[in-house]
Amino acid sequence: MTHGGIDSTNAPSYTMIKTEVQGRVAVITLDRPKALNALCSELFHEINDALSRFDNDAGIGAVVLTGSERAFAAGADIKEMKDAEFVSNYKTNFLGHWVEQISRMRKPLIAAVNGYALGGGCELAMMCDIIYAGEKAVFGQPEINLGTIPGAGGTQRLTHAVGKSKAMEMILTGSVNLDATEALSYGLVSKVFPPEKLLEETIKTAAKIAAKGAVSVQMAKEAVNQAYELSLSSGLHFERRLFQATFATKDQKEGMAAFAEKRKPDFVHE
Ligand code: CO8
Repeated sequence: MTHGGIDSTNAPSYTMIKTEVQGRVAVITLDRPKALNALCSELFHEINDALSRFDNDAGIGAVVLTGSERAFAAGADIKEMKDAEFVSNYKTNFLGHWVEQISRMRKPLIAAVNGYALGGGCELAMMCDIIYAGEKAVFGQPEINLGTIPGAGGTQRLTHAVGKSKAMEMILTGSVNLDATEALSYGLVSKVFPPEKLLEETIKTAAKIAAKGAVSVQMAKEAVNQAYELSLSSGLHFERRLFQATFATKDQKEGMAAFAEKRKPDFVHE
């Protein structure tokens, strides 16, 4: 059966995630309930595989990443990594390749976070482009309690999101967490919903994005992400060039013609 360009008869059989396609939206659900979705190698391998497939599927316009009501993800798998050694970590770029796929993702990725988003789980949510939270979500970076520190962006992305004092407090104590309301007030998440409504509402937003012209969506994502990398003048330059480039797309012609003709645009993602 084909959904949104994916032939589900050829879909890989995952054991730790579930995937589903609704129109132009793909949903990846972490499904390792006994370990509260702790991010072991196999789980990350499956997440990356699914992300890569959806990123390369022209029928998909946005991807939602979610967990269970109890846990988005309770961190990297502590039991799996507890005996790891520096030299092998260094030689194999331990955890590095897990997270590179997500930063290479060109399509919008939206996290729907219910329950625990701790350590690598919080970092995984922060790698996404938008975070929506359920009312019982808990965000934290408890690595210091394990004798280590965040390793997948916690010290950087959390600091950008909540400011230095709160990030330091969370990361240095390992016990100051943010509930959903606090996360909303800091701007770490952009909306909060009752837990049972979270996924449905997140898919609605993903569908709204996926209905826009895919080229301008990807360009807009690229431009926003450059705000974290470039000086203001370089960022403005980058933005202006991409803005000008959108005029080479069919969707810009359609979008502006539809406005002038007082009708809804029919984007073709070209
Ligand atoms: N790793 C492995 N197993 C875990 C993890 C984890 N991070 N979290 C929970 N589990 C397991 C428990 O061991 C338990 O298994 P079992 O039933 O076999 O004993 C099961 O999940 C259920 O957990 P609890 O019984 O502890 O459930 P509670 O409701 O009592 O507590 C907590 C829930 C508070 C979430 C608690 O489980 C906890 O503190 N978990 C650890 C949180 C943590 O420290 N996370 C940070 C890990 S280090 C890290 O993430 C480094 C990031 C590096 C980069 C990652 C790349 C993405």
